[in-house]
Amino acid sequence: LALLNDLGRAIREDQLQVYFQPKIDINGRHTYGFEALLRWQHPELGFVPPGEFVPLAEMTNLIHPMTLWVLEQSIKQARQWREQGYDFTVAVNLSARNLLDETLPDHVYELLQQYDLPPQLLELEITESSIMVNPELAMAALEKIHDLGVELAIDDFGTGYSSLAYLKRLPVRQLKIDYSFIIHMLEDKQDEIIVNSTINLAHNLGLNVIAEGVETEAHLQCLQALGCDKAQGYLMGKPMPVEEIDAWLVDGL
Ligand code: G
Ligand code: G
Ligand code: NA
Ligand code: MN
Repeated sequence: LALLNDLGRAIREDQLQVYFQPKIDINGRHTYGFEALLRWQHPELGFVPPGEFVPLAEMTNLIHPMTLWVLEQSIKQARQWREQGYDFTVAVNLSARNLLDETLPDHVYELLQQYDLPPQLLELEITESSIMVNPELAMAALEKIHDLGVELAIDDFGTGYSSLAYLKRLPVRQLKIDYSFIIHMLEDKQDEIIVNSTINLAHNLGLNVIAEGVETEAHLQCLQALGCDKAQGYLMGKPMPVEEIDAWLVDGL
């Protein structure tokens, strides 16, 4: 609970930072965008991982200002990249409670206007489980966000409770294969089958597919052979503070 108090202050006092992890197009081997991942440097405790503080924020209304803050930083950054001549997408994670907030689509619209960012450069990542908390409300929010021209992706695909009936109705463009299936896919035949089936499912539904947790060239080559479209992982780059991205853009993909 002390941590929760601190988090409120952290959001107000800019102790949070957004890191960016590159996403590549597997066939062209070029970076097309970045995922925004929150980091918190606590003044006494040091680094607190998002796996600890995001769920705390999600139990309270703090998730709303926190998400809006990440959205604004990310949209601002994408705008900055455009000014440097890069048309990178930026992906922001939404949590279950964000999908219950009926004002979210308006906030997204206002931020895109404020920073004059083409909506298709913003991607929002949502998990299946977060949609299933209240599928009707989530669907309504996602329809509105999709109508703005923003791209939607299903994160951690295959790990949550979900229904293919909803997947069919959702206005999403992309499935994101969870890293837990990717990391063992070269040794574990079942994981490879899951990855292969997910790629085929996505393509048969007219969606593109990205693999996360790509740590080695062998993983990337296997994914390319299976027809996977996009990749994200330590092989290409770790989540980085924005100051490191410029140098990475010169040396990286
Ligand atoms: O950054 P890392 O790879 O450690 O992320 C751990 C978890 O925290 C992931 O599930 C990720 O989706 C989540 N996470 C990171 N940043 C955000 C954020 O801005 N919003 C939400 N809702 N989750 C985030
Ligand atoms: O839940 P979500 O998919 O949003 O979060 C992605 C998580 O995976 C973050 O914690 C991020 O730091 C982590 N991650 C990103 N790339 C890799 C990778 O190549 N290997 C592993 N093990 N984790 C990764
Ligand atoms: Na994500
Ligand atoms: Mn994921």
